[in-house]
Amino acid sequence: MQQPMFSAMRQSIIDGLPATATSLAQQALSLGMAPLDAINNGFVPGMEAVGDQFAKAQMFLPDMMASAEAMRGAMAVLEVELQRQGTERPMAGIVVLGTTKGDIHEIGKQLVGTLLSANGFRVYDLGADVPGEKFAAKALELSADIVGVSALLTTTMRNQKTVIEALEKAGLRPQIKVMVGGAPVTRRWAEEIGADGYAKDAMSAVALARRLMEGKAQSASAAVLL
Ligand code: HCB
Repeated sequence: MQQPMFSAMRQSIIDGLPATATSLAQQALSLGMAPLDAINNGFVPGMEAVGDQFAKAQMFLPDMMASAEAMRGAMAVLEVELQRQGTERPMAGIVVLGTTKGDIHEIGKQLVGTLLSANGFRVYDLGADVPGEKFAAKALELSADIVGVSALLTTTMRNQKTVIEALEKAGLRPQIKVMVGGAPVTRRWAEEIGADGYAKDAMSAVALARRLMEGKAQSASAAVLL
């Protein structure tokens, strides 16, 4: 049952069909499929294929936009279920999330936010094209534990560093952990700009956020002991 459905999901994204993608997401849930299976094995592979085709000039921008719309349709359905699964857990930490200035890619960052929420984190999503100062202001307002910064363009990933600089300028860096991600981002880049961690996908982002919270708790208890 699952494999043909995953193929149909993937194809609905490649073909840029929001109504089909939404309906497949609904069908998957009604058949008892885990929302994460649908995302990771059905819809995300579709988005990956779209990226490959666009890179090879086998697909053009309007088609890519239709694919993004289809992805959003499916995610809107699956997110509700993922959020529902997260509501019964204790609060794991406060995360401010956004895509860097100059960058309008949102899908991956939204997926990170959804999975963090589903795993008990309280997430505030600033959206896309967000300047560093806005990350810092929201982190201060919410007493955030983690700031998550997404970038999908090689030209905008350098703005992840700008976010770290804005946190430093606001005097927030010691208490706030920064995690970065996005297709062009690497662990090495994260180290280079002084981020606290890099996650290659939304599942790894949850694991990383948990590790960062453990690190925060350990340094707080060490400070108390001193
Ligand atoms: Co866009 N685009 N795009 N795009 N786009 C990419 C990113 C290219 C790689 C496509 C290509 O050439 N192969 C390319 C960038 C090349 C480069 O910089 N070297 C590109 C380009 C060039 C552009 C435009 C400049 C095109 C143009 O106008 N000529 C333009 C950008 C305008 C701008 O931002 N100023 C543009 C526009 C678009 C849209 C609007 C059509 C659409 C975005 C819709 C939206 O998000 N609202 C779009 C899309 C959909 C893509 C691709 C096809 C898919 C991105 C995506 O959603 N992936 C992408 C190709 C690709 O990435 N392979 C292509 C699926 C998600 C699930 O993966 O990597 O985003 P993800 O996120 C993961 C992971 O990285 C990690 O977890 C997520 C979930 O698993 N993660 C984090 C992400 N953020 C994190 C933060 C953390 O703290 C931790 C983990």
